[in-house]
Amino acid sequence: MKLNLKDIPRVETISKEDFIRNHFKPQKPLVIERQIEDWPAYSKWNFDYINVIAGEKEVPLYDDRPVDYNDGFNEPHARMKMSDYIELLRSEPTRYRIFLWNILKEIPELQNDFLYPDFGLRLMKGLPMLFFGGEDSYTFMHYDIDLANIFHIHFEGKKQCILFDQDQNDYLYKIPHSLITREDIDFSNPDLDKWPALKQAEGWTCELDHGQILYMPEGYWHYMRYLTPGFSMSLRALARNPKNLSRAVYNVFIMRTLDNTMRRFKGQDWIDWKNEQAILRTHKRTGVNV
Ligand SMILES: O=C(O)CCC(=O)C(=O)O
Ligand SMILES: [Fe+2]
Repeated sequence: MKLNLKDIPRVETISKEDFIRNHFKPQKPLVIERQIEDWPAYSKWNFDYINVIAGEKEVPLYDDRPVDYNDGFNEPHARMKMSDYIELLRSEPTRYRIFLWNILKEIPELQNDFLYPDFGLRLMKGLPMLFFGGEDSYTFMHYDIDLANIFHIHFEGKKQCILFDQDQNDYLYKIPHSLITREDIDFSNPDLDKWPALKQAEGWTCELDHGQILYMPEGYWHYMRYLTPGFSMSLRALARNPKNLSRAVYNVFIMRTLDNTMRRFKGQDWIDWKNEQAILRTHKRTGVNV
């Protein structure tokens, strides 16, 4: 048995009126295949180009190790020169990913290669973020702390994305006081005997190729797997739904502080307790017995 996933609808390009009416208002995901073909980035952005303009930069790298209480919030697991990292991406499958790398701060000249597309939403200009990954590396299922609307644009390779709306939370083995699900679930091929509540979840999937944009509505869960080495840029617009906005404020100011405090006092016991609660609460809510 497999996860219940629908293909995300795809269009070639879309007007802002159409986007707002049919995707933003109902909060439904969308792949936009050919909207950025007039950007310089469409023809320029590949590993060779990044190597030329940022090869000397030191970059923070993350692998797929589980959360450890010793690691600070989003603290990198290794560092490397960008040119060495690109070499590694090309030569072998590597787990190392770059996550949330602020391009404007790190390589301002990349700004000249892209526009802020007009889909009728006000995009946050200071926060275009880059993500890189090697073949078969993945970013665990999570949602972003600010529950923003995200436009995720892929370059160079091919990437698989799996999404869930927040209304699926009961089935996802969500870790309390955090933004992730159980890290030992392989969402690209989950063991549904071990994680039976997932059978009730209804989600979305797509594969992104070079130049394609994935629209993720507010607070959507996302799991991303790099089918080939590649990189992506995310642009974001503030959550508009007041409930999501207040959850964003709660996450940033209360949830994160609470989690950090508990890690300091209880250490690994806190992490273990949360992981166990994820299963207990999910099975209780869904009435699953194992
Ligand atoms: O591409 C990735 O590795 C993760 C992307 C992501 O989490 C995001 O765009 O918010
Ligand atoms: Fe994310």
